[in-house]
Parts: sequence; C-alpha cells; structure tokens
Amino acid sequence: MTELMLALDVLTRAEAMDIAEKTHPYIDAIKIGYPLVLGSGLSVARDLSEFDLPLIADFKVADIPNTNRLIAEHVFEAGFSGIITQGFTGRDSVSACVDVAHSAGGKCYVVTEMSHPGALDFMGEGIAERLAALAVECNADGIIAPATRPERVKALREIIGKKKILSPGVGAQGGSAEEIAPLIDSMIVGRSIYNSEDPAKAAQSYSFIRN
Ligand code: 3DU
Repeated sequence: MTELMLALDVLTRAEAMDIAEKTHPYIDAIKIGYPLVLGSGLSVARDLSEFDLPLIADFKVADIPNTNRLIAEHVFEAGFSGIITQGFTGRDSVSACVDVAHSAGGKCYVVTEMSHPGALDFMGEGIAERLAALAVECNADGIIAPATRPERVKALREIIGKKKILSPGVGAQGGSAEEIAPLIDSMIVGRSIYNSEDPAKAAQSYSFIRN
C-alpha cells in the first residue's frame, strides 16, 4: 500500500479548510509549506489538525544547526507531525532537525533529488546518493525523491532500505502514479487535486495506490 499525501499549496486558510474537508476521506496525510503558511500563518496547522491526519511541514529547512533547531521547534509546537529538511547543509544541520522531530515524537524527511528539470543542475546522480546516505546516517525517517524519475527512486531505495520514500511530481509535473506508486511509501500530489473542479473525485482517482 502506498499512501497519498495532499500538497495543500493554496494561499488562504479558507481554501485550505475547504479542500481538506472535501478530500480528507481519500488521503493519508497533508503537507503544507510556504505558500499556505505565509498566506495564513502557522496557526493553520492547528485548524488542519481537526482532520486527524499526519501534517508535514515542507519548509525545506536549510540553515545552520542552531537556526534549523529553532525552526523545527516552532514547527512541532505548532502541531505538525513531521518536517522536511534539505540535506545539502550537512550532517550537523540535518541532525538538528532529526533531533527536534524525534524529541517531539515526530518525523524528519530529507530532500535528496528534487523533481523539476533544474534539480539536475546540482542535485542529480552522485549527489543525491550521498544525501540519501546522509539521511540514513542521521537517523532521518525517510527521504524526498522524484516521481518524475522512477529509475532514480529505485537507485535511492538501494541506499535507504526500508526508510520511507515520499515522492512528489505526479500529475502537474508529469510523473505517472501507476509507475511510481509501487516504488515508494507516500505519493505527494498537489495541483491535480486542489485545482480540480472536484477535488474529492480527483483525490479518489488515486485510491488504487492505497489498496
Ligand atoms: O506539483 P504538485 O502541485 O503536485 O505539488 C508538488 C508538491 O511537492 C509541492 O508542494 C512542491 O513544493 C513539493 N515538492 C516538489 O514538487 C518537488 C520536490 O523535489 C520536493 C517538494
């Protein structure tokens, strides 16, 4: 079974609550990041907790260890259950996020290779493998890997074993749900659900991955 994580990148609290209300029976987790939090404030996390789903903070944290720790503390105090950090900042910065997450009973995921074409300028083969190995070394709970490149997800799976792979890139970015779902633990989908005329139906259309 592969989980479906809704990337809720709408800009207002009202839109976020509306889409979550419509889709929550068909999803396994919600991911929010700068678009919604800058538009509505961090307190939107508490509002979304009414749906009783894991809530992941996608801030792709990328700073020195002390600043990462301060950011992660805010995230878990706000009611999130997981955080996404960049890995290229190195082991001490990643460990700061992992430590705060685990102290709060939450999860920390490390970005390895992003899903857009430009990711290959700096984060492609070789570097992504090192970032995945760092995620293992730092005891992170999993990695973010690209649904747009299933062969790369297979290569990164070799490194991380049973840790979780959360994978964005299906739908609007061109990745195939059928192809990627068997390789990952959680499929992240945003626009093709929240921009749909019928978000509930759009979310439901991915239910085959959850069986
Ligand atoms: O392309 P979509 O609208 O389905 O949204 C994908 C989400 O995943 C979005 O929140 C984006 O910021 C995030 N993401 C990537 O798309 C690619 C990555 O490598 C990491 C996160």
